[in-house]
Amino acid sequence: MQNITKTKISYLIEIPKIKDEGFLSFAEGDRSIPFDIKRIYYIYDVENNVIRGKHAHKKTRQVLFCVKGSVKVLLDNGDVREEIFLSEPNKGILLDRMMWHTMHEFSKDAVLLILASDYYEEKDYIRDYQE
Ligand code: T46
Repeated sequence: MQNITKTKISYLIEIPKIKDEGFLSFAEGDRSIPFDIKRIYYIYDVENNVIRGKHAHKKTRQVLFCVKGSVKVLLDNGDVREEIFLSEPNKGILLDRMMWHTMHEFSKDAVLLILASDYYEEKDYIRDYQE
């Protein structure tokens, strides 16, 4: 797909940005997003010194868009680490299964929007890095 660019250990997904008295971006399951979207959630009003995440998912796949402000996402596949700076509302990062991740340095106005392939289930989380 043309809108997907490989990063070191993941993929950057670019969705349309339509200029029309402001901008409009849209994401579609099984099209620009490489899975059917079952859940969305968003994270906001996070203090700059907070580190969120610190886990991996057994089966859930996700795409993260910072729709306002900026945030850094650290990815770790067990062999390689990569830090991604998200600051453009139409550019998201694929967070594939079994990818350890943290989100940090949220800007004051940051809103992180996440599209997920599965419903929330605590047993899908791996919270122990060694595991
Ligand atoms: C992830 C990163 C990017 C729910 O009840 N339903 C939900 O859909 C979610 C996502 C969370 N929760 C509850 C579970 C916790 O009691 O919300 C609370 C905060 O979740 P957590 O501490 O896991 O938040 P983060 O920011 O560390 O991680 C979140 C997602 O949970 C996680 O799947 O990949 O964002």
